Amino acid sequence: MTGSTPIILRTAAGDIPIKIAPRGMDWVAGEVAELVNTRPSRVCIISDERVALLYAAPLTASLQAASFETLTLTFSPGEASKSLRTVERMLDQLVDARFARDELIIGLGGGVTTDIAGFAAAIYQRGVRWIAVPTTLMGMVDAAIGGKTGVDHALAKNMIGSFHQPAAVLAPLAALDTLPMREWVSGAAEIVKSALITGGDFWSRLAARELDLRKWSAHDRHWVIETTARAKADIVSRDERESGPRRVLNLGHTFAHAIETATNYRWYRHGEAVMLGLRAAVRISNQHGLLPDAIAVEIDDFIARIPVPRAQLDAEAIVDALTRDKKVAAGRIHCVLLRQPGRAIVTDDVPARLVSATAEWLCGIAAYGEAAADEHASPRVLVIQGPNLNLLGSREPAVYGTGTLDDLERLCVEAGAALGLEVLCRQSNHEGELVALIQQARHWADGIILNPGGFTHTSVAIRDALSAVRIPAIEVHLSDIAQREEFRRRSLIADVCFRSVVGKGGQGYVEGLETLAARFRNSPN
Ligand code: CA2
Repeated sequence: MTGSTPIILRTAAGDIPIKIAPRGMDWVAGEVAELVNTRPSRVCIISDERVALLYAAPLTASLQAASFETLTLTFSPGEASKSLRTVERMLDQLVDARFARDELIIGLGGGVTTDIAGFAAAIYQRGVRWIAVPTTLMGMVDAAIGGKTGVDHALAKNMIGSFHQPAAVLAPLAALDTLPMREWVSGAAEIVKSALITGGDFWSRLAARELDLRKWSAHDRHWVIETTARAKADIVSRDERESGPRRVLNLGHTFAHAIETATNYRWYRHGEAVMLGLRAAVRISNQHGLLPDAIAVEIDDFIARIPVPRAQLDAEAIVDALTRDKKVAAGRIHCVLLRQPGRAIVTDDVPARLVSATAEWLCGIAAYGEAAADEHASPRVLVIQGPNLNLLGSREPAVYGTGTLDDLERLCVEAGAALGLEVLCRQSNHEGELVALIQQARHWADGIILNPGGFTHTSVAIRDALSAVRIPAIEVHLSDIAQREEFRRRSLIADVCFRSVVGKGGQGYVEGLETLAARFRNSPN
């Protein structure tokens, strides 16, 4: 079922391939190398710090293996970064790096990232090529497709932007392995929306299932992501600039934006608000006499089973936000409504009292939602190795043992799994990169294990980073530094770590993980 016909987005700028594969960053790098016919020497990866921590290293390594030079620009995760200030900082760094017009930008991450990276690409030197590499479900099925790029204005969302199509959209499905629980729900909202707009087989196959995509087989997940991406590409191909048919893609979004505004964009993920917005659109469609009762009930029952966090919403604030939305023309609210799955219409003919009654109804639903779901089940530990530890196993076995860095990292991942921890391992020979890794840990890790190698004895910057992030950290050394040369006896990080384990080789890392696991058990938050 998957991979049948390639997905092509037809635009004024040419045909854009949308490729989805059950692969990771090595696949992305291979596709980039194949896709760009005038080969840029440099590729600039734009990503948030969380995604950079998880995927910038493997993507960079694969791109470099395909003989590209790379640079990586990062920003703090979250909607608050979607600002002109962030883009300006990116542009400063591009100018500083003398990034040229014929080079390539990759937007690696979720919707916020592809919006920012695409917008930076749109305005830098009046436009450079870019490729969208979505790593979230929402990005793969919706945000990365369609060429809308931009940032928020302090007074209004998505107010500043441009249409700038990427040269390709490459969706590596392996990136979903690290997706937090609420991001699955959020992305699923755009899938439900798309199935309602498309109707037919797409809707009936989806409606027959439980919508927890984490429990689906890899094959079925691939199918639903591909089907949703194709549906979006088909609609955008017919109306790239949203003058007509593309507007149906706003199904559920009128109320979703109002709910997000009424909650200051702080409570719900975008897709969670879309789930509520879809229920509002279905209710209005039904009460307005468009959608028959039986179908409305079937759709609402289906959406109601998807867990959205409980909230105290204010109906008046929602109505207020609705009447100030971009989609309001002359006081009339533009709504996308349904006659049946597969038949969406855009109308401004919804009576004000139906809008208010629906806002009240939504408040009732939201009050009985789920408790905000946990972001992740197992505590996460970042294991960071400093300079020269990549040489392990090759020399000085009497001091550092015979195992390689790969062996040591495997030991950490396996020991971590046995302790119920998720472990991610990173190594760098550069002080600044180690500082960046420690800073990035804020957005992902619950604990850090750090062997800063030779920097242990010299780096004030690494010490400062560790004390700034306030994540419990354990210092580990393979050798017993207290018994070695004078200059190794002093550690600048020991007193900003809550424990040091030295002289136990690889086993020291396991001990460090055990100590962190015990700490997480005693104080889960
Ligand atoms: O004992 C440790 O874990 C150290 O952090 C290792 C650092 C050293 O500078 C610290 O003083 C103590 C160096 C790691 C060098 O690793 C090599 C591995 C193979 C061959 C040569 C060096």
